Amino acid sequence: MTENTADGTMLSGGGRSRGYLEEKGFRSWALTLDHKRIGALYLYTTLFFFLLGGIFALLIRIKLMYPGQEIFSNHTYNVLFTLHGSVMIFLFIIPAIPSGLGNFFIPLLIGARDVAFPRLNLASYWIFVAGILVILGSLLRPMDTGWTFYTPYSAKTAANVTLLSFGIFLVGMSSILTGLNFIVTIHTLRAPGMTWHRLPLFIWGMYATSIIQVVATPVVGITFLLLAMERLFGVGFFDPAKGGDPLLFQHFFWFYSHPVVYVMILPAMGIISEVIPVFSRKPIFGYKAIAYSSLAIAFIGFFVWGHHMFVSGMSKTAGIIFSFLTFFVAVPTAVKVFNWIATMYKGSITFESPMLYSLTFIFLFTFGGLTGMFLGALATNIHLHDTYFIVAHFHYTMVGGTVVGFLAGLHYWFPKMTGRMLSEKMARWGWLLTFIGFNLTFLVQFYLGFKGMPRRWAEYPPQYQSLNIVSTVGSWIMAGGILVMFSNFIRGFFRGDPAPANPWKGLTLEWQTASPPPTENFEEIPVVTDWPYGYAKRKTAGPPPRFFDRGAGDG
Ligand code: HEM
Ligand SMILES: [Cu+2]
Repeated sequence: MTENTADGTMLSGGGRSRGYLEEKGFRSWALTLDHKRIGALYLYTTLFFFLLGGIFALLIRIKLMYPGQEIFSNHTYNVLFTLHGSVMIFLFIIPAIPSGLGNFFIPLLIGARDVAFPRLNLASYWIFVAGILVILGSLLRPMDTGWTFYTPYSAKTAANVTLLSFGIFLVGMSSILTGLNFIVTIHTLRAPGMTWHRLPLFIWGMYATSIIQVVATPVVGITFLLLAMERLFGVGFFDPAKGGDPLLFQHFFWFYSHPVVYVMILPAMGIISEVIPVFSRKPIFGYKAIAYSSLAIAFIGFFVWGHHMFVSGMSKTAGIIFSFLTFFVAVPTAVKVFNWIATMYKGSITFESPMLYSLTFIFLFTFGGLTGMFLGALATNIHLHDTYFIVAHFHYTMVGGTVVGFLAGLHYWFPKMTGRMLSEKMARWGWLLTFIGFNLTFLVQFYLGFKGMPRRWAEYPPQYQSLNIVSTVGSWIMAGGILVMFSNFIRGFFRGDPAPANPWKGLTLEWQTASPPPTENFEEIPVVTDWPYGYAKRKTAGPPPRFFDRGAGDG
């Protein structure tokens, strides 16, 4: 017999119901058709690879403290940054928010019981796992080409390129199927009254992301198949000796890999658009502008890939066009940043951990985006291409942006996903160490790159050593912050205070059902009568809590 307490918590058989987590056993997970469980499986898997990719990064950083010393061979160094980049990109940052949090929250946010194709959803997860196993298989002769796999080297190296290509092809297929599932779900399963202009902004971000996944991912899949055919059958797609062109590979690779940075960032931006109004207690500013800027970014993002190839000998005209479009894509991005800030203006802002990460996202991603301007300009790009300025830039956008946005989402939705609260005190220490460590690691790299330090070199001239030591120490502090965060997640999952249905007083539909949600999401499909951002200012004017005060979840 189930009944709801005043705060919406479900009780069954005298204890708290674990909702969709109730059923136990391997089969109940391995063969689940529940989007929440499939989302959780993606989260566990991608978080594991985040940690693995982080370990590779720490090893790279240790070597970079000691130029001229054989900590490990230069070949091992090449393998490590290739694995670091590939694991972080293909097995963590692309699937983490869309397939993890997207799978869990899209049906809840639109008022549906599941996605449109639950079996396809489960299949997409196991295709993802199959891809992972193939990629792990390629480690018998690990890749040393960099995560960009440029020809002609990738067509010639002894590493397991063909196997890895097939693994990435499978991971890509999983991404396409997930995108397809979400597009049909958003079009066909919205609750009564949930019109497009009442959709939560995370849904608009996920919708734009799904379109990119479906349209762009086949290109990288085909590119890796062509590379595999060149290696296996000697077909000269990229080999000039056979009439091929190695630059063709770069065009194909970046035609996918630039739009895919929006698969990484648009879902994170969607999370920020959900969190800012809740903790500012103010309606989101410029709802339609934010919604449509997601689609604008997705569209313009298909036409800028050439900015990765300004020094590959392309014509001046092509360079000018790609440079202009690269600046142009910054416009819809800026619209979001301005609207988030306008939403906070005169709000009743509180700094719980989801808000801390969201503010950090706005700061770091804007910083990362602005340094992108230096790289979009033809003249400065020539100076900065393949230096540590680039490494710093994409870590500010991908880590400072997407990973921090992902952490904002995990801290915001943890109570809903688990039915338990995180310790706010631990969350804040995790945030502070990560913030300091991240900036210490990557800020100096802008200067190192500006001063000419090349990326992907295991050795470098001695004048760069002191700042590399600063960067490496920074990566240790950041690792410390990540460890505090993960211990908070684990502690919260097993021993966190019980979470009410709506700890943050949010208005979107996921907060209108129990924590954790029942398998069928809602007892009755809700009827939507208004947009989900009608927040009113907080009445209570009590003193704001001090930063390290015990907060929610600290008992
Ligand atoms: C957690 C802390 C991290 C540290 C300390 C770190 C450090 C580094 C360093 C030093 C390099 C340059 C290696 C070289 O060019 O020689 C690098 C490359 C790279 N990192 Fe990270 N990284 C971190 C997190 C991430 C994350 C979260 C992502 C993506 C989600 C990422 C993606 C990449 C990529 C794609 C490359 C380029 C690899 C290549 O050149 O092929 N990193 N990282
Ligand atoms: Cu790009």
